Amino acid sequence: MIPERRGLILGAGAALALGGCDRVARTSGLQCSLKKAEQVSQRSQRALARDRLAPEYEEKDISSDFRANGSVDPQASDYLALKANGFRDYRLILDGLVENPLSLSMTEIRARPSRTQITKHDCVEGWSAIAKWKGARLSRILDEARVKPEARFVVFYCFDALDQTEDGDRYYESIDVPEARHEQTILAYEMNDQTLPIANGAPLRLRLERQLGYKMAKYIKRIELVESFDHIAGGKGGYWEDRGYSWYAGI
Ligand SMILES: Nc1nc2c(c(=O)[nH]1)N[C@H]1C(S)=C(S)[C@@H](COP(=O)(O)O)O[C@H]1N2
Ligand SMILES: [Mo]
Repeated sequence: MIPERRGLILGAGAALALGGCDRVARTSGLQCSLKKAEQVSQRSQRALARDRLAPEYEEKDISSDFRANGSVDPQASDYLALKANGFRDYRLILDGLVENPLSLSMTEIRARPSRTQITKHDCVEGWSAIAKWKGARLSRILDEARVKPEARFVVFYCFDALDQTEDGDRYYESIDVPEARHEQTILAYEMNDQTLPIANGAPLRLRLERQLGYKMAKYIKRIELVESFDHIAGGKGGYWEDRGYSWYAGI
């Protein structure tokens, strides 16, 4: 085979193998392999960091002022009805790819294994604050629900629409199953030793201490185990993700 031809065939094969690179990068082999290397190292860093704990603080570090952000007082009628009697009729629905779907009252959730942690919250808008959170360990609740092997993501559907209309897009978020099983991932119902305030997500909000604030869904209505979130809302895995934010918001 003449060398030129060989090079051409190899070149075509390499271009196919590098299918993950974008069109600009594909025009330069070097740029493309750098991009590949970066993706591989990001993946292995995340795998190595799977069990790492976010820093925890002491009582004396708790911020005197922890601001509430995003929705602070949902107006959806289903939420208002539950709020009116102190969330006594609230049920957390957990369904999707599980053997044992759950419907849990706040009393039942409070009776589940819990964790308390003093952690720092970082909002993408540039503020941070430290608070103490107590909540049910999501890993234990997932054990109870018996997650099917094909489930890859945990989706949190919330009561609030940011435009406060009845049919506005409601907040939602998603994380992968290993992140949901992390020791510090809790469904919080207490903040600084008090019942979780409405402004901070009552009756139940996610605490996910190694990612940015927007991942931590407040006002959780339902949790669904899915194989993919392509079919949900804008398909990017979260309210803000559908509007351009990154799905993985590790800090
Ligand atoms: N349901 C819902 N969850 C949400 C939001 C929201 O608007 N609605 N805002 C997010 C953002 S951007 C941040 S920083 C935190 C704010 O939590 P806080 O109100 O306890 O400060 O909640 C996150 N979770
Ligand atoms: Mo935020």
